[in-house]
Amino acid sequence: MGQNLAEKILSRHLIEGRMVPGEEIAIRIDQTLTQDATGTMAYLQFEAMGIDRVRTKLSVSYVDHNTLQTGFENADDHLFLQSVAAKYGIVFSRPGNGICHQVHLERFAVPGTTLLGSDSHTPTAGGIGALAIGAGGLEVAVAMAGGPFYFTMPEVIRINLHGRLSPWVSAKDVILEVLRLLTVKGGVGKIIEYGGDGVKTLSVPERATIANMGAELGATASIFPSDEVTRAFLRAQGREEDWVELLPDPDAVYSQVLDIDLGSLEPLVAQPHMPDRVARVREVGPIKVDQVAIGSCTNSSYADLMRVAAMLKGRRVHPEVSLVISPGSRQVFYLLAQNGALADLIAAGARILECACGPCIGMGQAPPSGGVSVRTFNRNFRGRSGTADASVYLAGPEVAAATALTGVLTDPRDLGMPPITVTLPERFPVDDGLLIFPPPAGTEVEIRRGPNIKPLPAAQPLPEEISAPVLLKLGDNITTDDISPAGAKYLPLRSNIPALAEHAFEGIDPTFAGRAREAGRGIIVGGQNYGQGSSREHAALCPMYLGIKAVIAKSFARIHRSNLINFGILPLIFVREEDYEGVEQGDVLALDLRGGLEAEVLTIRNVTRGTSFQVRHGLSPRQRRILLAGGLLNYTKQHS
Ligand code: MIC
Ligand code: SF4
Repeated sequence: MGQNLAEKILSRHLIEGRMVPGEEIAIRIDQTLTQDATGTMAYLQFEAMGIDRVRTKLSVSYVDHNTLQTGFENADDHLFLQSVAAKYGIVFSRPGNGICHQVHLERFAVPGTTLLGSDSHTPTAGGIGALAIGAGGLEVAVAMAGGPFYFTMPEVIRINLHGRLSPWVSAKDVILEVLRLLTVKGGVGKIIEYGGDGVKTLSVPERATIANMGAELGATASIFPSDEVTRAFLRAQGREEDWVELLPDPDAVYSQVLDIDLGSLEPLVAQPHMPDRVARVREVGPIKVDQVAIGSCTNSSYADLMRVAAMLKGRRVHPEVSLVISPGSRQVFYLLAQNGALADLIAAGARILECACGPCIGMGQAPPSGGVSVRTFNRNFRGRSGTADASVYLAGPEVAAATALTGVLTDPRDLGMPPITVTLPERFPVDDGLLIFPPPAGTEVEIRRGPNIKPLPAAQPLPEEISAPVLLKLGDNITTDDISPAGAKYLPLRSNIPALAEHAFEGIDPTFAGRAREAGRGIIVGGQNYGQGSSREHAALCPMYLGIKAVIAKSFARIHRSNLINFGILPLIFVREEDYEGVEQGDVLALDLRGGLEAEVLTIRNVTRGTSFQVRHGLSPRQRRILLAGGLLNYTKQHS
């Protein structure tokens, strides 16, 4: 039986387990990436493992999330990251060099290899044919130390793309269509493989846009074949030697096959407050817009911004719209400056931001109260923009540019402009001047540790009995932004868990941290897809610090569930979903763990109501040992 793309890469990297969907497997990791907002924790954990140098083929530490440096905190973190990189053999990408996923695609990602990154959009590199997965920082630290990455073998589904996109319809519309079809939990436990004759019409950055938002589907990874288009992109980046052809076998098997006719797609938009609330732009209509933001790891490539520049050339941004643009990388920025497109953007009235995540993670550019923002980003969760009552719509660059010109949500086809074609340069201007390559092994390097870098809080081994109140009962699709918010106010605290924990669940219930501290221990109850969104471990670390012992939900998002286990919090699933209704905030729940976690199904007593219900843990034997050891760091130290 033939192999699909994912099986080809996985089988070449398999260390343990069988590639049967639902079973735990372990793979060898070739490359890792971290970014500053998750990296500080990851490297503190790496240091605690006592290894003298990374054991991967390549590890890169990017600074792209918190580049504002509103106080000493992030400047401290950046110096820490730079010195750690030098000491342990890691490439350091300086602030200003660009967004990790865009830069990694340009400079480092290699078809057929495995990449693990402490950021949920790491699968962007699937656009070049890498099997790229997002994970918590601790798992990335283990991979840097040479350890395998464990995860549940996903099902592999195939999406066949047919034909070619019509003018004014872009790669963003393809992934928005997939989100409409599959929803934000439709990709959980799945790898999404793209194929079909339409693939060859998409450039590598366009494929990357599609792979990027596989994270919003909850997918483990998304992957495209590596073909002649991939080769041309690598050649243009001066690294054709990294190219290998990678195609699925003709008789490869998939658990599900979907077909999308590219030619029939129209400009789409994801409406507030979920990336899967997708509708046609024309259907939503000309709502008034206050802000347009173009950039993020989804849509900030050269071609994206060239199309925007061509649309804005000789025109003016609507007087009631603030248009901000953040190029994805210094390479993109430089090209725009060199060919004059930057001047067109400036002349039109665009505000040019640094090459970084910027407004995507709430680092500035919060919309006005009750404002409407159209963004080329990937997440529109409530409050993520920094304004609790703002409405954020996600769209492609053409819709965003058209909207910036008219001041209302606009289908670019309605502007009557001639179609724009952008061809990628034969050679990109390659300048790795903002990458710092590590000195040879053995070079003396002093780690710079400012006062904002607090020691890691230690996870506790699982107790014999949990008896604790339900401190919060939540609905479906709770995001890690809900659990541990990001943005200019909070990101400076990423390496200071005691301070950050005070803000846990702040947007949902500002009394949470205080109540948790008072109770000393607690349980959280959630609905479907609990913990969707980012890979931030802080969404597990802060609750752990506040004494949360277990989360009981209808289902979990993959990365967050692993983070809970890695920090000693028990993730439990209602056996009967109806039992969710029988638990209320304030109820005291009791769980006897004296039998360890051998039994698949555990009984929880609701002491307050005198009832009981059953939960499953679904833990692999290894995950049980991690929880019993008091988290992955303790477990790794015991086993190395
Ligand atoms: C995000 O888009 O939410 C982030 C910020 O990139 C996160 C990582 C983080 O919280 O630092 C992610 O997607 O993993
Ligand atoms: Fe940065 Fe936004 Fe991409 Fe996260 S989603 S890596 S914050 S650009």
